[in-house]
Amino acid sequence: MKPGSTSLCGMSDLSSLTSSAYQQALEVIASVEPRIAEATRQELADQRSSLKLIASENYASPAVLLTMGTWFSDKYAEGTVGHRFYAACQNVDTVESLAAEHARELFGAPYAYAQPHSGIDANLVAFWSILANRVETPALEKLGAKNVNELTEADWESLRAELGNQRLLGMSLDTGGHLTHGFRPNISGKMFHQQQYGTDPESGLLDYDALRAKAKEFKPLVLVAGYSAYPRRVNFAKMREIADEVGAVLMVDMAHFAGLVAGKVFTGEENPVPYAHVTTTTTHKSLRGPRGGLVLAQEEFAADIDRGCPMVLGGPLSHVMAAKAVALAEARKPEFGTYAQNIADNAKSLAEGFNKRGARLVTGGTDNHLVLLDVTSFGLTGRQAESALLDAGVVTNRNSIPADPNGAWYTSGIRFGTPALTTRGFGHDEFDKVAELVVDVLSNTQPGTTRAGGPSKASYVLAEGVADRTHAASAEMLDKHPLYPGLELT
Ligand code: DSN
Repeated sequence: MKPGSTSLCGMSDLSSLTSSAYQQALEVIASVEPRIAEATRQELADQRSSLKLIASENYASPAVLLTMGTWFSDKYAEGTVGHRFYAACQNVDTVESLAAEHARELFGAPYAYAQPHSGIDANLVAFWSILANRVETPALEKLGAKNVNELTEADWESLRAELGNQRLLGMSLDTGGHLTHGFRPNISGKMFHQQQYGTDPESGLLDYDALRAKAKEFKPLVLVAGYSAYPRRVNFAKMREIADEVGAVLMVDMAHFAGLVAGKVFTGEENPVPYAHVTTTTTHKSLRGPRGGLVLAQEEFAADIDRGCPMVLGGPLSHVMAAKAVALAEARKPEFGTYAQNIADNAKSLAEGFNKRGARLVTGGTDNHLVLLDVTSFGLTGRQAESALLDAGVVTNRNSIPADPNGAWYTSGIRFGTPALTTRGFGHDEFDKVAELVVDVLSNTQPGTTRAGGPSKASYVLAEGVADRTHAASAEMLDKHPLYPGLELT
């Protein structure tokens, strides 16, 4: 795939006009705080010259980036379209309506909410709307009250008793779930009485029968599906079946794979949107938009989700909602489907590259956008492996593996994702080469020792010359697939 190929959706053919827009913007910034202008230039240089393999990152198009740098940032617009707590929101209404319209059309969702500032915020709005819809509203009806202001202290007592029963069942962090899926120290583990489901200890795959049995026993109000570090697809029809059997609301967090849903790589039972009551996502991962969140839902949740701001969220970031609209418009183009398919194909190439070199992968491979490498086979912790790879210009993040012996801080895994380098135009051969480089770095890294000479989970020794040869081999590939080609800053 060439940098100019159509699957890159607006990433190619940067005009000299765009270059000069960035150049001038940086000069304006430098006139006030030159160190910020310098850090901004340096960030571009660093991103251009490294192998970005963090599964949750990508490169947004210049159109998306430019949309964020405007005076929409200066406007308050609490409330929602046509129902604001501030005056003069007519243009924000245009922006928010367009973002929601693109999201509904792209994902085939009855309702979309474009305000969440992040994926965690989107999940909080989703939880809040589920509690309002399934706990508070029925409780109000039972108490004969129209709204919460009519409740007495005694009513609140009984409502709290009902809320005390709210249960959430989500995927555990070590098997690939997210912190907000009921991880005990997270707010989701405190606002809900939580239990976690995991994966089969042998295969590493989701075990739907075990999950069903757990759901039947626990009877959750919310069943959360979706993942941050599970390298396989999920059958959302089965998830909905389980939720229905126990009377739970099915909430799916598709933050990681929204781009694969948008690009129609995940269709049928692998597409969560028709099956979930509420679906949440970020907009900046495989979806390749600005940093932010989005909630999609069935109509019955719409009124409660619309109250997300100001009941859960601070004022919407209108400049980011505008950029979401632009990114979603890009994702509705046929080229985005090609891009999404390339993400999945490239993940397979990366996994095959690791497998043929004898590295151990959680679940043995991938069928989405990420690969989870168990680095204990190299005698390393995730922390040591992440640091050694970074020295060699390979940007990844350490991640727990199921039943991780090193816990969530040091970890035993490295998570790799293909969305970003696929945006740059990397294909099969390059991802095979990436696997070769990673195996070379890790095979040449030894665990270090603490200052006192004992075993360390953090320090490491990378053999001399390995970082240099990795940088050189990466540069060859990166030069062939430049980031923001045509963007020259002097
Ligand atoms: N930061 C996201 C990720 O890396 O998966 C989760 O919050």
